[in-house]
Amino acid sequence: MALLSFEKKYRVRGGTLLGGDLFDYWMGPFYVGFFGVTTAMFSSLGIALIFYGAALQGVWNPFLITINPPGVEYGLSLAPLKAGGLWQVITVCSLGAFISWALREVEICRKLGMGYHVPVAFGVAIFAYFALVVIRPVLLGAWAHAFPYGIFSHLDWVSTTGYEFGNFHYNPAHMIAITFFFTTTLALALHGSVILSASNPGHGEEMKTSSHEDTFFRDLIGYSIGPLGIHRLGLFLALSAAFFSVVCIVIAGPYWSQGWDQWWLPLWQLVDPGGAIPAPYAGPGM
Ligand code: 07D
Ligand code: 07D
Repeated sequence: MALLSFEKKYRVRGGTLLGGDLFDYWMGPFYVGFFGVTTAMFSSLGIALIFYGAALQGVWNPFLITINPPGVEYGLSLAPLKAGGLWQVITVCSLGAFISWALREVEICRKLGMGYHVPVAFGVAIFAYFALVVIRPVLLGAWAHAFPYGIFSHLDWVSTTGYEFGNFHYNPAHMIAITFFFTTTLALALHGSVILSASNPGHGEEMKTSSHEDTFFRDLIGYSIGPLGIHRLGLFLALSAAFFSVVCIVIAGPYWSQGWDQWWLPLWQLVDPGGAIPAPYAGPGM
């Protein structure tokens, strides 16, 4: 079916979650929808407030603009606008915008009669953000523990928070998350390359089929996961990476407040009772 006649078939009213026919139309290629409007409202307010914060700071270098959360003395209460309140309103706006965007994805899925895999996947990213700016700060008792909104300042937060726990690499959930991130790129590299090798032939050559792809992997490693399976695996790997990231940061502080290397001591005792405790690597020549 040509793209335009296909679009004609599905570009009909209905399938909305809220607001009935309100905003149930397209602007050029974009579906608007009730949640398209709320996304636009939340994000314009959030962006305007970031500009306001930049103006208050007098900083216009995009890398250095930063909107900081309130200090620890405010705990979990509302702070004055210029002392972290701006960060609080921007957090509400960003959550509003992200959740609206996910719900707009749900409405498009409903119109197309598709599964909800895309909004579910985006939901996991939103969950990671929510864990960083709401769940962990609430468990620790102050908004101050959330990360600041700035390109460089959020990197400073990651570094400082990491070093608070000695070597953050010893956090077991961080290890699992990183392993999933690395495996995701391995899977995508294998998948992308095998698809290109089969379906983007040189001039005058025939396009190959998915049986060629399956056969390649069977010949190589004795097994092919198949065309549907590879997408299931990819989604599983990527979502698990984000899920274990959430675990690694939520346990850092609320559950464990010493260096992460200390967490392993009972395990060392179990594998080697009374054995020497490994000293952390101290640098070249040490
Ligand atoms: C490629 C899809 C496109 C999205 C892009 C991001 C903005 C922010 C805001 C001026 C893969 C658009 C950026 C709208 C502008 C202001 C106030 C997605 C793609 C291009 N980070 N982070 C970046 C965010 C956190 C970390 C870059 C967001 C955590 C490290 C970009 C969030 C931790 C490094 C960015 C967020 C953390 C980065 C590239 C939210 C742990 C880098 C992002 C909402 C997760 C890298 C200068 C990218 C960099 C980088 C955005 C959260 C760590 C500015 C929106 C607190 C270690 N982060 N980040 O490509 O170069 O994502 O930083 O949670 O090294 Mg970050
Ligand atoms: C939070 C982003 C959500 C995004 C959303 C969408 C827009 C719209 C618009 C483009 C979760 C936003 C959309 C704004 C854009 C347009 C138009 C994603 C989020 C909702 N670490 N570490 C992680 C590695 C070290 C530390 C996660 C590696 C050090 C801390 C991941 C290394 C120390 C935290 C990870 C490494 C340290 C993390 C991040 C290597 C510092 C976290 C991925 C090789 C000294 C964070 C939940 C993630 C986390 C996190 C990887 C090193 C500290 C597993 C590979 C040793 C404090 N690290 N790390 O979570 O778990 O994405 O966050 O050295 O908080 Mg780490």
